[in-house]
Order: sequence, then structure tokens, then C-alpha cells
Amino acid sequence: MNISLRPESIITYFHTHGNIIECKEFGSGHINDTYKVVADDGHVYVLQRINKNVFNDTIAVMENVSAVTDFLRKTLKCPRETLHFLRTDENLRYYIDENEDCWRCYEFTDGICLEAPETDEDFYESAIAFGRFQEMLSTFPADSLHETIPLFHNTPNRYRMFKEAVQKDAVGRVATVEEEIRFLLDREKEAGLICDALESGELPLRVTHNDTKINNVLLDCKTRKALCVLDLDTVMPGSSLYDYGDSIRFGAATAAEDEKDLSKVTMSLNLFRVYTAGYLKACSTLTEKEIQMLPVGAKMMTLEVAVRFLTDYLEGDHYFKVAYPEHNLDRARTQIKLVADMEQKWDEMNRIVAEEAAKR
Ligand code: GN1
Ligand code: MG
Repeated sequence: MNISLRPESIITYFHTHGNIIECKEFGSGHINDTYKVVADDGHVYVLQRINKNVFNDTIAVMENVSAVTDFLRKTLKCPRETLHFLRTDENLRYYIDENEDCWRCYEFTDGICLEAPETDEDFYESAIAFGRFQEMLSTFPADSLHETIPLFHNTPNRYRMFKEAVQKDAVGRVATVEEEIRFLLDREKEAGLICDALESGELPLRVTHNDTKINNVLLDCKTRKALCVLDLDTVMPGSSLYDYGDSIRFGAATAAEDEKDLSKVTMSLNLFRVYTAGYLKACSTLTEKEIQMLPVGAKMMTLEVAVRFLTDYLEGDHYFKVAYPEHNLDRARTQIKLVADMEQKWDEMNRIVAEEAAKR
């Protein structure tokens, strides 16, 4: 790598305190490159290179992120409850390097970031964080945000791309995953449930986070209460069902997203209830229709990401970061298993939502 493009060099363009003594890879995101940067006076920062293959307009991403964090800062009592981006000499909150890569830097907040909830309370707190995030942004002008990834949670469009990938079979993997392809195609008729309801006005358009995995929440080290929501790159207009659903598919699963032993992968009805209770508490503005469709959100987000993982596998793994050749396939399989499990538990999921909604 060209020395001037190393994170150690890039950090010097931002207005940090102290002298930088350490810069290490950090985090578990599938998209951006993230580094933790430590200064000799104790200041700590997070430096990130935004993935420009995923986000074609990285400046639009930073405009969205800046607008949302500025808005939240005005509402919040405690500054630790949102991200603080540093400025450069040009007074911008990003730096474009000679490769046209966009970098940003924010103050590191000490907190707990989990790959899976360790207790029910952890998961409940993540529901509070995302529910509150959405509630606070209910007065934010949604149409002022850029659509940084067009059709991001448009499941029918994800299916279109999937079928194209099957047809092209660019890396000759189709024959090995026919069962998985069949499972997903059998459910294509359900793909438009959320989009159609948004279009007809049955569901309201909201400002949503769109990537609500529990590892995008920071919990306070001492109290273990929800502190802050991270990874705002995909904040866009959308449906509350996207945010609720993505949290369930990731956090209510009993195994990791890339678990190979599928017998370990189920959706915990207990965790489903815990998250539902927290989300309904924190987000009091949900409509009856949104509440009624929460289980659809959970299933649709799981189905959609299964389609996305398998598409990437069939296209040769150019989107999600992979650690080994079958990584995207393993991820697709866990999501398929979760969809099947949700179908088994469908009536109970609906009952739990109704019971938790009645407690409000
Ligand atoms: C990506 O970067 P990360 O891990 O927060 C992806 C999400 C997927 C998720 C699956 C911009 O999120 O949409 O649900 O992986 N983000 C983008 O783990 O595509
Ligand atoms: Mg993330």
C-alpha cells in the first residue's frame, strides 16, 4: 500500500488531540475498514474508510450522517448518546485521499458492543436504542436525506438481482446450491409485502437506520443501558419494519450469522418477546398496522439477507467481506434456517406481538 494512504497517515488530516501512538484494525463490520486510533494524551478515535464499491456516493453518506448526528445532538441531553465526527483543515467531516477513498473519524466512546446478547436485558436495551433512535428522528425531514443505496430494503429488487445471478452463474456455483435457491424462490411471492404496504400508504414512511444488528449499538460499561446507535451509513427513509425485523433476525437467533452447525440455529421466542417489548416501549408512535406487521418485518429481513448472501456467493463474493470461500453460503444457510423456524413459530410470534402491544 502507498504509504500516504495508510490509516496512520490519513489520521493526520483530522483535528485530533495529542500525538497518535497506535492505529489498529477494529470491529466486525462486513463493509467498511475500521481502525481504532490512540493518542498519547489518552484520546481515542475511530477511523474508517467507507467502502466505495458499496456506497457509490460517499460524500452523500457523510452528508446524511452529519445531518442526523447534528439533529440528534440538539435533542439529546448527554453528548455520549450520539457520534461526534472530527473536522479536517478544510472544515469537512471527511477526507478524500488520492485514491478517491472517503475517510471519516469520530471520537471513540467507551462502551460495550456485543456480537450477540449475553442476557435478555442486553437485547432489551438494544431495542430501546433503536426504538428511541426512530422515535427521535420522527420529526426529522426524511426527504432531505440522500438514498445512499437505492432500493436497499426493496426485497423484490433483491430477488431480481438474485435471479440474474442464478442465470449468469458467473463462478459455476449454482449446481451446488440448488436446494437453497429453491427455498428462496418458493417464497418470492411474499417479497413485496412491505414495499407494497409502503406504496399504498398502509405503512408510513419513516427515517430508519436500516442495519439494526446488536453490534451497531453501544451499551454503557457500568450500567449496561443503551447508550448510542452506531453505523449510520444506511440511515434513509424506510419502514420501521426494516429496523425491527433486522434486529430480530440477528439478535433473536440462537447462533452466529455464520454458524456451520444449523442444528444450533433457531429464533428464540423468548428473545423475540424481549425485543418486541423494548421496541414498543421506546417507539410509541408505531401505528396499528406497523405493530400488526412486526412478524412480517422479522421474516422479510431474514429472507432478504438470505437472498443477498446467496447472490453474493453466486457472483463470487464481491460485496460482503469473507474470511473463507464458503462464508457467504454459510451465512445464507443460517438465514434460511431462521426463516423456516419463523414459519414454524408464526402463530406464536403473532400472539406475542399482540400480547406485548396490549400491555402498552
Ligand atoms: C452489512 O457492515 P455491517 O456488518 O454492519 C450490510 C447489512 C447486512 C449485514 C449482514 C451496507 O452490515 O445490510 O444486513 O452486513 N450493510 C450494507 O450482516 O450492505
Ligand atoms: Mg455495522
